[in-house]
Amino acid sequence: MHSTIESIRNNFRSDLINVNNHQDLEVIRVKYLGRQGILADLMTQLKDLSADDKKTFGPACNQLKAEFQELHQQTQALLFAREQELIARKAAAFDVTISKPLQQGSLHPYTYITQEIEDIFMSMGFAVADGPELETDYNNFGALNIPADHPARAESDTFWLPDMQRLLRTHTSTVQIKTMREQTPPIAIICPGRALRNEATDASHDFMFMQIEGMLIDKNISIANLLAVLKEFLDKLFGKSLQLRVRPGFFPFVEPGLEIDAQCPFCTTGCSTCKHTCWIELLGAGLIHPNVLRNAGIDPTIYSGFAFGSGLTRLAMLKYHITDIRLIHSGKIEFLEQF
Ligand code: FA5
Repeated sequence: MHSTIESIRNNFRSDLINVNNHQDLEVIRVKYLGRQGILADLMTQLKDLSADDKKTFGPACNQLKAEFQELHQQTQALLFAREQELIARKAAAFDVTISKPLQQGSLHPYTYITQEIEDIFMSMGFAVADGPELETDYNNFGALNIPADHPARAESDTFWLPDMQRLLRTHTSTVQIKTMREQTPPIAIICPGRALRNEATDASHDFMFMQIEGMLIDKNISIANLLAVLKEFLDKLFGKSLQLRVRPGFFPFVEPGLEIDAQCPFCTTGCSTCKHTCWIELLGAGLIHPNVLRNAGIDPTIYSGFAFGSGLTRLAMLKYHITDIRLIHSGKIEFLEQF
């Protein structure tokens, strides 16, 4: 027993010599003084000794423990003093007069375009609304008059949670429902935000992209109001007067439903951006379906409204001539430095 105690003492001391920082010291404390450490193990061995040996080695083990605790504390104090000295030396060497050229960052293109769009709509009296990206089946589909057999509900499009009741919103139209429940007409909001779809990616499709939703509800709102607002918005965003082309479109939550193309802002005779058609598909829109108003507690015999939803990613691509959507989320510095 005597030689065991001596050997533990020597090992502890030689382990301590190699300690350079608090983490190393903690490893050694646990190894020797921890609840399952070497000393705890030694103490349990005492019970197998004769009464005489217990009298000798019991106090010897306690002394060893006290000695280790003392050395541990001293080493801790030494490390702390060394750290303080290092900090003081660094502070003394810090020269506030040295000026280094700073590498300047820039905002993400999404931030630029979102700020610009928010300014345009706020100047027309719209407020900016927000909503959760984790949504219920009802808010994403049911309340928006999307029947159970609509393809948008298919698992291939939607990121469902394992309970199959909650999902990552597939569009920002969910914010229409939330806002209608929280406010009373007149309501005029836009909501820029993320949408997620379980889709394969290509140059113009990503599984996570930004949309911008718009909604206005009041008495006597018509398609004419929708077109006037959208024209003002697009003209301001692209800095020139753009022609709009309206086509019928089906979205279960609007009636009538429209798809709106804008005259290509980059050419007059056709270019690769507009695939040589001079028109670019921009958004879905329409007059809010009476079922949707009713679902959110608004009387469709008194109020009507319009809604639209555009790919904010697509607007950014058009405005900044970005040819591949995947660049936007790539985090590539060469790409981001251009903004
Ligand atoms: C919708 O999401 C409707 N909620 C829009 C709407 C709102 C219609 C209000 C009527 C009233 P859609 O699935 O077409 O519609 O998507 C709208 C836009 O999102 C598209 O025009 C496109 O620009 C963009 N988008 C859709 N899927 C992707 C994708 N995978 N990657 C990038 N952008 C996408």
